[in-house]
Amino acid sequence: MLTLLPMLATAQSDNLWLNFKTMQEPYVFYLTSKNPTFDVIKKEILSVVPNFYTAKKMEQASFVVLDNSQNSAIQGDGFMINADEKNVKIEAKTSAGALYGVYEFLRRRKNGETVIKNFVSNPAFQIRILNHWDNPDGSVERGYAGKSIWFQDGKINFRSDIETYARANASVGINATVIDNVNADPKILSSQMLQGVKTVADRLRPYNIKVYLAVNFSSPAALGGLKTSDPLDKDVIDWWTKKVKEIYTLIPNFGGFLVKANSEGLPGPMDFGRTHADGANMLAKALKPYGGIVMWRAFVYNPQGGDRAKQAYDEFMPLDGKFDDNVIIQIKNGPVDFQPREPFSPLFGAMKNTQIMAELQITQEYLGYSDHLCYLATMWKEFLDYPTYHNGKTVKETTLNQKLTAFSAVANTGNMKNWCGYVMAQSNWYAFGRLAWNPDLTSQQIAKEWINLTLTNDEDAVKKISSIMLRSREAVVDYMTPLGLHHLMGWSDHWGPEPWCAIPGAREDWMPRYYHKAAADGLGFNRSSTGSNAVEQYQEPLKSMFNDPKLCPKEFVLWFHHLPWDYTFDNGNTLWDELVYHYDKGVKEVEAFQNVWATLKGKVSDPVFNEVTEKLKVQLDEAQWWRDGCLLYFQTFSKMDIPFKTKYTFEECKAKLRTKSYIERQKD
Ligand code: GCW
Repeated sequence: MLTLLPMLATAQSDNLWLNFKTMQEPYVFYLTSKNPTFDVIKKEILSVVPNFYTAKKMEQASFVVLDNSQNSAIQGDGFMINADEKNVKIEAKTSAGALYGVYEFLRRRKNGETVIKNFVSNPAFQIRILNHWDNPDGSVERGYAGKSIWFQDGKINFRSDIETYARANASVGINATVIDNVNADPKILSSQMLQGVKTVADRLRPYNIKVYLAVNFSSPAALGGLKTSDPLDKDVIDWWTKKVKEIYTLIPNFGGFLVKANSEGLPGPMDFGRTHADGANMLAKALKPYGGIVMWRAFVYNPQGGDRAKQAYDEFMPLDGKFDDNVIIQIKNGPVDFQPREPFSPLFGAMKNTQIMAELQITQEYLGYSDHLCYLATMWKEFLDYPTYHNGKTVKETTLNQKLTAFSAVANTGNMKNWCGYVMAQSNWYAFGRLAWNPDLTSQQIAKEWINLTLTNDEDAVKKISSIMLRSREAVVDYMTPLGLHHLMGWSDHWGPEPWCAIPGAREDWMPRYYHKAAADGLGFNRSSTGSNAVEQYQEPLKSMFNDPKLCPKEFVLWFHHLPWDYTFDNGNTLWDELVYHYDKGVKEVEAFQNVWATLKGKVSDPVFNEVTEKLKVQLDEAQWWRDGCLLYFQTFSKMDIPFKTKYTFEECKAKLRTKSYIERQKD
């Protein structure tokens, strides 16, 4: 018995947050429908209710799940729960809604709630979608949890426990998934591959998860052998029309396409003198008869286009209003690229006649991989709740007030047993789903739910863990890129600090110096009206606020301004003082996390305790590396003092970059 506990616990975190509580109460069940989704419902309930009887009539039952509710408060795949110790009623208008209601009920029971009165919950975004950057060869772009969960050696070969993935998603309301990388291989649309995609779609359908595919814009030429992929060419249109028909014949509930076009070397309509709208609308027309949609990415920039942060806006604003009604423009939260902190992309709110959606990143490409504890709900809430000042709307509201609504994020899954490479990284997958369902939930609330479901119910432990989680993102910002700095990371692998990076002949906009502009006269990118004037893309009063270093929120000051090293802030600190303070504060926070975590032995399972202890050591070391590397490099310009002894020398910081990250070593 003694050895059983840790073993059980290991299994628990591999089981994500699906550790529901066994209910000893005897229940008499009545389920309204018989279909694959209700089979899932039955299986979930049976797994936690050993004393199970079925009723022939609803009146005789004490546990009712119905999908034919007439209640007008319930919308779409929403649900209502009424429950106490003896009776449970979960009602919805769709089977999917019933499933979501059951998961909510199981979660609440697990977290100690028994009495639930008239609780209604409706999904905020219609499409709540994960983007997997998985390649047919089985590798995962920016994946830190092993290999693909979908592909192997050029074929579909999904994880044998893919049901856990489906359940995890359904349990938080995620209802869609793009299984392949946006850097799409034309092969994804081959007939052989589509047969495999069908098997994925069949497995996920009972959980109300639709499959989408990222497609390569030059597929007609690259795969179909046509002479061109020009979106206005008749043969090209025919090719896509036939391909879409083939897909829907195999997968009747197929969701649609995600497209990265004319971005980072990928083909697109502009190769043929056409616009993004021409390209997106052509695909949209092929999908329209089947109810499919196109998610067209706004992640575009090129080295000749001036300030990278301005380019998506410059390219897409002239197309506002030109997209079909089954096209939605997918915009990364920030104008550059998933940095630890960016202001929101100015396209939110500005595109008034085009449907738009946000793309977040769960996988920690720029946030320490799956080695750093960095709970992202706080970052996503900061983004969602930011006022755009366009018609008084927040970012969230700009993406909700339209016919088609969606919310997406790049997944952090892989074939490692625990799915995400780190138990703490699982919380971000969970948080994304919860926010897609209800963006008004607080980061605290989501953290608490997840800790209860995954780690412990001990109140004191929950408080401590949640305080670490809630502070963790700010700590990462502090030790990596404080005060609006961005893109200081290692060349190509994006691991570790490399503000000094200088690759001969490489694209300037891929080099950190393009972003930090460190020089004898100061630090930061001048995006004010005296510089690139990116501030112009924001609505007043944001524009004036960002434009003035005295008014600009300190966390964005070096994003929008190039300031002298001795620039003085209101608190009397110079820019250099503030930099040193923030970099060191980030490190001190990780030390504080370690101290708190050390008190949790026995409060969480041993494997979890050990895993987090081990990873926090790695995180502390890498935080020190970031602090030292950045400060020692910036010091070569500022010539000012670092008031403490660094752990690493500048030479050591550079040498460390050529070693392997901890998570990479785990994969060996
Ligand atoms: O952040 C960059 C990544 C690329 C990625 C690209 C994108 C899929 O470094 O790996 O490619 O963004 O979002 O398209």
